[in-house]
Amino acid sequence: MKKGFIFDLDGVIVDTAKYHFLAWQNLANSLGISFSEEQNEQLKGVSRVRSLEKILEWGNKTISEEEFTRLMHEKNEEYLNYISKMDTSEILPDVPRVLDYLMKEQQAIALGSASKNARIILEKVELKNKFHAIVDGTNVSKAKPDPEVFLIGAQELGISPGDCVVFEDSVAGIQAANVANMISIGIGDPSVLGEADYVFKDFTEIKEEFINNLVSA
Ligand code: B16
Ligand code: MG
Repeated sequence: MKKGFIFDLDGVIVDTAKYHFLAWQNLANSLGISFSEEQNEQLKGVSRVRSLEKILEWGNKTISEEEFTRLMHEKNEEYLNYISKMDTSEILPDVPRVLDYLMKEQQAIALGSASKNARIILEKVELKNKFHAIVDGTNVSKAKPDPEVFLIGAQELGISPGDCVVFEDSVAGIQAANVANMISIGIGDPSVLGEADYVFKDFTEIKEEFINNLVSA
């Protein structure tokens, strides 16, 4: 049976959280706000606008709308600079194996990311042609945990939501998949992603037998 497999990008296919961290830290520090790796964790899966709002809340700062727009632009320019140096070596372990297996089994594959830079990143790591549909931050109006990004992904694949499987590293993303009535697979720490139907440390733990069971379920 044909199922839809929807992949989050940051934290699932590549680890760009480290680049978001460097760029947000630079911005926060320029405003006299300290910014830790723990705080960066809380921005995973969160949109760019909401991320800056949260940093300003943490630092108890208010800025004008113009400055907000300027800072968002500056942060993204720095982030894009890091992204421009990415290559295939940054793909997380065994992601290509799972993508290739799904392709061989003629399953439908989509990307469902909050990032507006998703397409550039997929191009840099040479994975863009592995996806039948790409839904990213430029296509959605509601951020995860709203299920919009995954529901559009299912629609573009022509697969009903109940026949879709989502791979996600953020709590908000797992919640979005669950609300969409999709099978949710957490990639990361089980103590953080407890709401997921299944949790794996990374794709090295996802065997072909497990995928076969999802396909025939
Ligand atoms: P951008 P995902 C998310 O991507 C990131 O996890 C999150 O940290 C970031 O703020 C968001 O994309 C927006 O990214 O600034 O590139 O538009 O995990 O949903 O693939
Ligand atoms: Mg993510």
